[in-house]
Amino acid sequence: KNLKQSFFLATFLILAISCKDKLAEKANDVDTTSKKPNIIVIYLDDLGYGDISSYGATELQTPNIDALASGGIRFTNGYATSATCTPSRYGLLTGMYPWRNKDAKILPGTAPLLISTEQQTLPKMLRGQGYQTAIVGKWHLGLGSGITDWNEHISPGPNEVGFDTSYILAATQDRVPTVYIENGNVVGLDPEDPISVDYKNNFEGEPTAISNPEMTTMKWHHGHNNSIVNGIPRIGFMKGGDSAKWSDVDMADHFLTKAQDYVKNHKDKPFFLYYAMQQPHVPRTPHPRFVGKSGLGPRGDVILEADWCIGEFMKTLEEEGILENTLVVFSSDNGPVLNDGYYDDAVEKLGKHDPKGGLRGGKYSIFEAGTRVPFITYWKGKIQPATSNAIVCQMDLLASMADLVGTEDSTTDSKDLLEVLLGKSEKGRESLIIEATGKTALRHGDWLMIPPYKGKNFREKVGIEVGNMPEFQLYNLKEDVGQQNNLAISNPEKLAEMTKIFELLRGV
Ligand code: NG6
Ligand code: CA
Repeated sequence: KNLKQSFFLATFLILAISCKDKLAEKANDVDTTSKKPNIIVIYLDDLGYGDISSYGATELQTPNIDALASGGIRFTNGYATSATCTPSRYGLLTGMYPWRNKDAKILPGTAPLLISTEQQTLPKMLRGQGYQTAIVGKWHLGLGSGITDWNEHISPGPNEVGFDTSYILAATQDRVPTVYIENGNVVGLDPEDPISVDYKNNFEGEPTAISNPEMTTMKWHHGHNNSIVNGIPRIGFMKGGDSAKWSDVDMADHFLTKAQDYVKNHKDKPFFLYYAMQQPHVPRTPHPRFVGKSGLGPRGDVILEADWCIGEFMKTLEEEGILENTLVVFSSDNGPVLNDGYYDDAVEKLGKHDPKGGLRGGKYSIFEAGTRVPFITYWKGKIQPATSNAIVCQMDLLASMADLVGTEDSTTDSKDLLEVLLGKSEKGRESLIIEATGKTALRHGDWLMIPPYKGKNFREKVGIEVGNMPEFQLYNLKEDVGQQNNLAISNPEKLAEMTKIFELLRGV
């Protein structure tokens, strides 16, 4: 009898132990699948709707970005809030329409921080949910509080509006100071050779593109004739800081390594990484291994370079084993421009390439090419590949990501479009106000209404129609994506409806 009892006891124990193991396994499962996903925004600078092969480009191939598009949701009605950089980035990070902030326009390198440290931001919201947060790349939202000493710790900046870690270029690649700034400190600065920056006056005896044109290796077309760094004339004057100056041709590799290192060092806990690449903004400075590769000149070459960087970056996510727990959002801050101030063959070598992808306008324009940009969401194993025609805006990432990580945000203009971004719904925004250098217009359903604006329509220097017309413009984008038929006169009912919604949303 005793033997029988011990047999039962033993069997029970074995069962209990194996059951416990199973439960433990299950708990582990639950742990990994319920772990909050990493969120990465890969943001290009001035990449047009038609600049990549997954959005119709035939003259160059972007296989790595295309892999995101074909493995994720490719949005055909994805918008930046604005047709220039600073306001777009403001919209992306704060979830607020940039036209609500009168200072949200292209900033010089000496501008103070545009985002209030009190304001809600995408990284702040995520940090509140336990995320580690970082920016690598272009900032262009101002730094400091008015008078910046670049030789001291620079604050407030990205670290004061939600980013734990920042490795940035202050403004644009064509603006001084031409140095990297890590968590508020200029990288590689020699205290014996301090940096001074000024946007009004040159420093005595310092060469500029006007005084010493022979020192330039890239020629300026308009603007861009101040201090010369690495043979490239810039916007703004800068003196000193020689050891800290970046190498333009290595910038893409430099940011890539920083982004990869961040991922490797932070993968054990959920993170948000804003990887803000500098291409294909001017000056276009491909690394020598990409020079001539596109046949379209430096502008095409840096698009190939950016595509390569994205491929390498995605490999890192895979190698680190986090690809299936990471949502990647790919987009651009505004539409394309060819000649943005330097002679760099962008116009001459364009050939059949159409950076606008059939849209009208370009960077600086209230026409579609200004704000409609490539917009892709990718999450391996989670998002079913599709093309979506829903209207989505970068500003909506704040509320949507809040939903994704289990909270909500209704304090901004951001709309929760999580289901749309994950491909579970086609119901995007009904309305969106777009902005270009201070002018606004309304997208509502298939329609776009641009109120009358003074000023020239055609900006000669950049060769772009910015959309100023003395009369109302009304387009049906479903039938006329190229905005060729103004229906304002033939469809007064629609115009009246659009004007009313515009006034309501815009508060004018
Ligand atoms: C313009 C610059 C242009 C570019 C742009 C900002 C001139 C004449 N043009 O003022 O080259 O730097 O600002 O681009 O200086 S953005 O993508 O950052 O908005
Ligand atoms: Ca830009």
